[in-house]
Amino acid sequence: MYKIAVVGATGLVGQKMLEVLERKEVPFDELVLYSSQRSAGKEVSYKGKNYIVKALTEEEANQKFDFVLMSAGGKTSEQFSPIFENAGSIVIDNSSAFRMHQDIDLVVPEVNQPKLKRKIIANPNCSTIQSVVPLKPLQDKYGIKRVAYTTYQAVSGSGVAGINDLKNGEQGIEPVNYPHPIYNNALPHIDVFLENGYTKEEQKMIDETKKILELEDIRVTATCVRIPVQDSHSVAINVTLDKTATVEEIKVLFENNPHVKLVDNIEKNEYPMAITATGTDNVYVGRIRQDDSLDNTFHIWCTADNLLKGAALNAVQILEQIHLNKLN
Ligand code: 2RA
Repeated sequence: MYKIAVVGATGLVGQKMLEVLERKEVPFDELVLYSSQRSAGKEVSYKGKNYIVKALTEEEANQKFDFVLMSAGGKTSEQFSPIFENAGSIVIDNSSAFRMHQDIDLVVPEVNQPKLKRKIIANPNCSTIQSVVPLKPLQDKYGIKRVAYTTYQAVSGSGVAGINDLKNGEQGIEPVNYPHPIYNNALPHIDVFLENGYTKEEQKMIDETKKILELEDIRVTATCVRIPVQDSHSVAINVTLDKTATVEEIKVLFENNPHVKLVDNIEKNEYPMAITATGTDNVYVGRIRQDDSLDNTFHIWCTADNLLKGAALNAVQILEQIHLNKLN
């Protein structure tokens, strides 16, 4: 039985982590919930038992947990994940703090395995996670040359602040979390701008895709857009393959893959949508068609719940992967 900590237990993703832990029935006999000083003392119920959320301190982090599920932002992770790690805990970190460190695993269980050179494992960015799941079978069968992403990201990716900006925007209230109103708008601006004119979110998708697929030589680009949807991200994936493929073959590949759900029947207006992905664990793909502007290139529309598969579910699946493969 495991001793588990959840850091950021009162946040949107932290709450989803508890929800997933509960329904996945992860075997544990001790659960400790941590938050910032601001949220400490709050009560959180789990499996019918009330837990008082504790303030995370360096002293608290300096104890061995079997697993620490961390979703409290990059700064908190930078400060506390190494302390947990040094005490012998395996940390599964939802922040971007350690994702691109060479010795840190960046894991989507349907795609790759942790090597555990370090006891900190990074959970990838939500829009990256859902995208590499369908890319993996395409890479295995045809090889991938190039990927161009355009994302349509829900406001819950920005936490409660994003949701509030969407809801308040309908009343004409100025946004707090975004540079412009998100209500009735689309913002080609997620996270900060970098010197190359890309946003940090776009650079994350580019860098993380290459690391997870272990394909440093493929060409990847991205445009990440915030849209006025509360939950579930959608990604238009444009992928160029090495080997010749047809739309029909790709559909059969996805139909036979246990990790994606093909929803693709334009005669019946059936395709993946945010409203049908929200609350489910699945990665949906559809609108598969040939892109005649480039050789051997295809469009794929991909949708998933950004708080579940895009964050909390993937983190718990990494815990299960380690538990089941006895890597700990
Ligand atoms: C977002 N991917 O959607 C980022 C962080 N969750 O805001």
